[in-house]
Amino acid sequence: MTLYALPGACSLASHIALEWVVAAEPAIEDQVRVVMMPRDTFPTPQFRAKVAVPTVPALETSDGAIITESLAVLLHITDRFPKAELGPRQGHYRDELHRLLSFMASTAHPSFQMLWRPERFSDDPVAHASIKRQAVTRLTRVFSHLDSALGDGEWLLGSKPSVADFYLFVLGRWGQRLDDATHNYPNCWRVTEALSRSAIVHRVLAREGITFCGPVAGLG
Ligand SMILES: N[C@@H](CCC(=O)N[C@@H](CS)C(=O)NCC(=O)O)C(=O)O
Repeated sequence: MTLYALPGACSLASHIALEWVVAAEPAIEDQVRVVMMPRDTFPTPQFRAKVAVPTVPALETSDGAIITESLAVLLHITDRFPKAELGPRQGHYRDELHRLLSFMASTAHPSFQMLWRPERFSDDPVAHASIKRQAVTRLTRVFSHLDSALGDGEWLLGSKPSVADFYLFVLGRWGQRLDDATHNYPNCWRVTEALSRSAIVHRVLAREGITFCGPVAGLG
């Protein structure tokens, strides 16, 4: 299986998930590959030819299928490698896993895009300031919601880290650059910081050529 990723992008959550899997099952290390692509040449013609919607994360399975969209990629990794225990398989917490991943991918992620890539929402530069203002309001709601979803729980889905926490880590890392920064949301910050201390996450950040705090340019 091959994961295609951009440094510090939302694909970081899937990258952490795969590294978590390898830590739980070292024997499968040879079956897992991560291709880090440079941002300045993205998407290359080869990537466009392989991936119909050329975004990351993109996961190529061992039978050659391509999966895009963070929600689909993270759930595929979770279900394909149950020993790593990256998410519940059924019951209320499984529904919560779907809900939280959907919320992060379809509400939180576009809010960051509105703030940092307003030109994708309007080709009128005059509109960009207003789009950014809306983004700031949306991001406050996003982090408030995630903070209450966590409450004083250790992780989003109880006592074990799941792929939902890995996505929260990506948002929490990006959120350090907001005026209303992630550390203003104590529960989100607790999980973000806890993952930033993990040796697995250190390995992933090093492979992506980034740190917990930077770089400051781009969605990553
Ligand atoms: N809805 C998609 C969004 C994917 C997405 O926009 N990924 C960004 C990185 S955070 C990307 O590929 N950006 C490159 C580009 O749009 O050119 C998902 O949840 O995976």
